[in-house]
Amino acid sequence: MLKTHVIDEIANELYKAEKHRYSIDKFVDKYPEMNEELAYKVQERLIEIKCNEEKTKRVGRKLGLTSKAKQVMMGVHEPSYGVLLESMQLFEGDPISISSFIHAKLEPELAFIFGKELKGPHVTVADVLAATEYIAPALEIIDSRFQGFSFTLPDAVADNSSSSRFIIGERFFSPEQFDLRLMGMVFKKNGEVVATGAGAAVMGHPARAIAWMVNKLFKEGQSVQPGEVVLSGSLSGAVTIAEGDHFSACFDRIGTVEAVFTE
Ligand code: 0L1
Ligand code: MG
Repeated sequence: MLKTHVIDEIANELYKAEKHRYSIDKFVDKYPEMNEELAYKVQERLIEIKCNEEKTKRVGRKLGLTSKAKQVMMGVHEPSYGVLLESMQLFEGDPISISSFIHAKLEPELAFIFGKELKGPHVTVADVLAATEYIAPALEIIDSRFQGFSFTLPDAVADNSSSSRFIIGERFFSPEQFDLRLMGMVFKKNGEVVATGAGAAVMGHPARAIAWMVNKLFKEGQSVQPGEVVLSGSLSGAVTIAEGDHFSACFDRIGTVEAVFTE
């Protein structure tokens, strides 16, 4: 069992690594007792530190490691979730400086904006869709605090699921009119297609990933609140970012979201 001061110590190490942009070794080698449950406690502590230090607040959640391909690649058996803070939100058209990151990558995702509370247990895809007011195209910038993006599931969970920033496209749609499994997506970097995907890449249906998270949150006495945003998990693999890159993710019928990276 990790003692409270160790949870605190790990959360502080992650906070400093992000703030000063250096990468660190994964923790499971040093703390073999760190399992997923303890890792979510570290994540909670990290979020408390960020809210206090950065005078920010929670605005939602994100799913990570939601595709089979990514789970196999990372050797993990289930997805992860993390917290989105107001300070992580960027807006389309804002130039984004790559100097803010350690080794960022970009992921095309669907954003769900909730009109009603979504609370487990036994939440289904239909419950997620019924509580969703809008969906919108989104981009997530991920940036692991671990060297070479090398980690185990508990490490990634502690690190708030590699979250860094997110951008939500400006057009919102009711989810009712779409079969989100079949929603196609084309991801371009500097005008070239770098990946393609569909909603079904996210656990068969993006809302299934959210149902999984909400049922897990229930065990912690937590739920998704009205007004909160949840990022579904990526519809394709993550793509590395370099200075000068321009990205666009174009989703079937709901439009495009773009990001431009500067020095
Ligand atoms: O959003 C994501 O899928 C990232 C989750 C953590 C794993 C990674 O850094 O690739
Ligand atoms: Mg993601």
